[in-house]
Amino acid sequence: MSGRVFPAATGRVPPGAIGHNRGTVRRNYAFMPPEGVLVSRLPQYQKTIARILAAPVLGACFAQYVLEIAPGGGTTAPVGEDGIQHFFYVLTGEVMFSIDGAAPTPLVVGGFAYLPPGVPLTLRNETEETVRVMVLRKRYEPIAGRAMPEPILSHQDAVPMTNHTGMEGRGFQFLLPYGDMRFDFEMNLMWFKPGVCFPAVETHVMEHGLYMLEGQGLYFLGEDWHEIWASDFIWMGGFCPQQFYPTGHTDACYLLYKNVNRDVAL
Ligand code: UGY
Ligand code: MN
Repeated sequence: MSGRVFPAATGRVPPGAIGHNRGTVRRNYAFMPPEGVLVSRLPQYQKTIARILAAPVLGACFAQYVLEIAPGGGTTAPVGEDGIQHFFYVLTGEVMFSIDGAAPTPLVVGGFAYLPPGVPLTLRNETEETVRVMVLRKRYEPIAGRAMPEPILSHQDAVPMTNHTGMEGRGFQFLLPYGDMRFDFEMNLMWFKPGVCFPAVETHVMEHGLYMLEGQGLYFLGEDWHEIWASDFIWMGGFCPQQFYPTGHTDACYLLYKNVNRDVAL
């Protein structure tokens, strides 16, 4: 029907917006720039928007979100799920974390929390600014006769920068205890000087959720290169050929999820 009146609004679609997309979704990888990732709201959080980046519907065996928590927002009740581990990483601002009823601890950018299955966590934004927190959820794969990991509340500044590759211009921060078989995943900060790429294209059974934190570069996925910069997300399924080639003038860093330490389920 013509003549219908819509609410007054001044925004306009910019030139080039129609059908142009840096993102792509393939059978075993997805490249996702943030502008296309729409808002979800989740019952366990209030005054909070979730941008869901990885989920089983994509092909991923885990779930990964960015939460945008407005002032006064956070968990409605302690969050904890039987069988499911949680990992939180503060992207911007300051957030109060309380694990299993302990006194709330402020975590700033680079702060992180690991929760074993069933351990409850409370998250609050008591500041005047919206804060952004990365969340990862993964079903725990227990080992018979072994204890589960303990909760962790820490900051990346407390984690040593290592380099097991011997390649110049590389740095690794393993946020969870490296090689500890109780853990079934890693969350690693991968640092690169401009121009320092991996020595070879990797193709491995492990899956990744990659969130770009700093810098820029070109990411090789499957058979194609994608230009990547801060706030872009990549899901890489098992055996997705992959390589990073950092460009620009500053160090590049991404936060990388990787499932490890378990045999292949048959
Ligand atoms: O450890 C890794 O699998 C890592 N080198 N992969 C990646 O950064 N895409
Ligand atoms: Mn890899």
